Amino acid sequence: MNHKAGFVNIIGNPNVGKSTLMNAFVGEKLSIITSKAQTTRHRILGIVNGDDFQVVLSDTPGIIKPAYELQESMMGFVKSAFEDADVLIYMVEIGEQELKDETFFNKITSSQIPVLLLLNKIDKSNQEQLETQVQVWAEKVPNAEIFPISALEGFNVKEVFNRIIDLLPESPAFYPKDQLTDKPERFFINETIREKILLHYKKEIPYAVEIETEEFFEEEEIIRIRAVIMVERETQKGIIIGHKGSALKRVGVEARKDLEAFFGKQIHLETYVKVNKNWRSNQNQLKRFGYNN
Ligand SMILES: Nc1nc2c(ncn2[C@@H]2O[C@H](COP(=O)(O)OP(=O)(O)OP(=O)(O)O)[C@@H](O)[C@H]2O)c(=O)[nH]1
Ligand SMILES: [Mg+2]
Repeated sequence: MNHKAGFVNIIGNPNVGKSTLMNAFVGEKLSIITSKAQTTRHRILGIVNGDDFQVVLSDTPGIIKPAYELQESMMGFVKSAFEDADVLIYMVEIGEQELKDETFFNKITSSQIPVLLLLNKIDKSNQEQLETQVQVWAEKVPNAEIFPISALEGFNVKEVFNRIIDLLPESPAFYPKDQLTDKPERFFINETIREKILLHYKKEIPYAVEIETEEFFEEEEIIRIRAVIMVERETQKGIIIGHKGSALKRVGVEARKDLEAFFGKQIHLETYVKVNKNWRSNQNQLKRFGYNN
């Protein structure tokens, strides 16, 4: 039996549904999802294994014009996703007009590898709008195959997956067949906590936060975790903690519930907040948090 395998890298503007699609393919919540832009900060692999195939998906940060070092590094992940793709997925959403970065856009339209343009969130549109949008994108990216999808509702997701399998080269697997991702457990803990911060805090706060899991002890019945929530300034620390600690408590309770579902085990989660001055612009700190690429 011939075995197929390859890298399928998902790129697009912020908030279009890239992470939702990857999770739908993998069937696990590997990437966090929120309605805020820049939810994803890393390149996260999601691996789908079958007897005769291995699809190595990459979820990437939404494309933006970087304003500080962290965002530069995020765009470095996007750049890397162009370099090793066997199939490129360019995701756009209904109503969207263009990719904000011309250099990246040109890379897509001049791509030598197959491009699948996924027009997402069609559950929010009608037939007429859909047809117009398909036409617009067919003109803008003539080298792409277009699939209207709803990553959220699973519409056309299976069809896209079958097309990916068609396009993959013959190759042995790149990763062990029981592996789902390239990221360690601690990464998912950090991300789960960061998702709650994105959900519950406004404006600049979530963007100034980084999480680090300092302790992870797995016992027979329970996993004990201690994580630090880092902010850039003293004023942000007070906001994260909230009145009598109520805001931080909510983050902890909600993250613990998700982590119990993720690990299938009881979790004890301790969180505290620390100022790590201007970490977003500090190369050493960024390297420590895995943003070097
Ligand atoms: N109606 C609808 N909403 C969707 C669909 N797919 C994703 N969403 C929503 O769009 C928002 C963004 O989804 P994400 O998957 O986090 O988007 P992303 O492209 O990964 O965003 P960044 O990581 O910030 O670049 C969330 O609120 C999702 O629930 C869809 O097919 N239909
Ligand atoms: Mg994302």
